[in-house]
Amino acid sequence: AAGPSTGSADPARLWRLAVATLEGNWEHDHTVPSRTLYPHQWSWDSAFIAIGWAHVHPDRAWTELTSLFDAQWADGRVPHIVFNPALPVGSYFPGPEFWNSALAGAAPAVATSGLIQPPVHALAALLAYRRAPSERGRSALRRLYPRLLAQQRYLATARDVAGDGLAAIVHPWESGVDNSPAWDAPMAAVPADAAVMSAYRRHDTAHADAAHRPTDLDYARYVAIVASYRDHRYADDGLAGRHPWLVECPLLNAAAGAAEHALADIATLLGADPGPHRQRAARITEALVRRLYDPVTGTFHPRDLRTDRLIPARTALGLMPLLLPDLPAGPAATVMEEACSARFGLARRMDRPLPSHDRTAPDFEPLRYWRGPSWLNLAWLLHRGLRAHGRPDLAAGLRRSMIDLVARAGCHEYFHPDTGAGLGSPAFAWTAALLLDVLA
Ligand code: 2M8
Repeated sequence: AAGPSTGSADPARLWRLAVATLEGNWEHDHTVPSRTLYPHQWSWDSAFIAIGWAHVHPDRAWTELTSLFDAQWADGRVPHIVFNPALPVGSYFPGPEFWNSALAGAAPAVATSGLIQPPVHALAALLAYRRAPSERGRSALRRLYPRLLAQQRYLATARDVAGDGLAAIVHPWESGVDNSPAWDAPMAAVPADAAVMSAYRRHDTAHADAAHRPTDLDYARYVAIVASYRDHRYADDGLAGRHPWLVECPLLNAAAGAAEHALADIATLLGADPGPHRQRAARITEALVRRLYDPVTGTFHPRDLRTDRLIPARTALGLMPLLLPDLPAGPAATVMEEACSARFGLARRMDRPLPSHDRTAPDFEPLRYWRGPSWLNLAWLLHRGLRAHGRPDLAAGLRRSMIDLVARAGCHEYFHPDTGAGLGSPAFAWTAALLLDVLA
């Protein structure tokens, strides 16, 4: 029997598989990342998913982004989860009762989390419009534009905790790469005991192998960090003095810079002035290089704001500033070298997929979530960066390896970085959406 793991790389077959996966996860006005593990709406997932919908059902791309931004807070933050009120209590942990977003004056009527995720939405809106320009698209874009501006303003003001021109994140969930080795040191400083989790029921380990997910001790700390933020009603003033986890992430800030470039193009499309966006993009790029680039390692590192030190781990986060078209030639060249080194194995012909963490590091874990496995969204972001920096040859190699992964294993959430075996949730939406984008 031809199971998903024995499938061919026939583009028409893969296209149908990806479309069927998106269709299966479509839910009224948004797409769930996974029916089992993530049954609500997630912020950066929706952006990647909209890029995929634009290829097959452009109306859904606009509905996806619009429904997410309908849950934007009055302070501009776009919540990382928008809860579906129709789902029973206990469908996901931590659910709406844990977040209690109504505590915050700025929160919308619908229940959400209080955290953010990397702002890839302006880029998604631009790509969706370019893929399928239409009147509906233009009016959706016009309505999204001020909301995208407010999202950027929130990052540049409330979240510029260090006053250095970069946005800080207050929780590993905000990075999107929850249990990355990059977060081990700042996480170790958060007081918590794995026993805390006996008071809660984790939902993820009922649907995925516990060995492929964060640990109970990770979850105890995730809960403790949210509790600290929630106890201050998700306010951002005074974070530096009281919050247990504060980090500047190269991925989130590269996404913010790329968002300004995308907003400049959107402004031009709408007859607005692109100038201020290009200026802000340039400031973010300058701050990223000044604050997060290490000339000794030649790559980008997160900065722990509690110690004001760069975090030494060399994860795939360090490669993400290539997304910025205005990244100076020096850092762009050394980051390219890092990507092509044995740590990440980027090549014109890749023998293994791009890992989420340095393969040569002692804490590389090929099965555990963001600690080694291969993820299509990171590959897709790097793929864009390679094209922006004049390396279509490497971009083609990476694209081939992305397609091969799905051809062999199906639209899994993540993949074993050596064997390519599918891990986590099957029928995962952003894998399907980004596959469509690279196939198109
Ligand atoms: C994962 O994160 C959630 C928490 O937000 C979880 O582990 O339950 C991450 O992979 C994140 O990047 C992603 O947006 C989310 C939904 O796919 O799942």
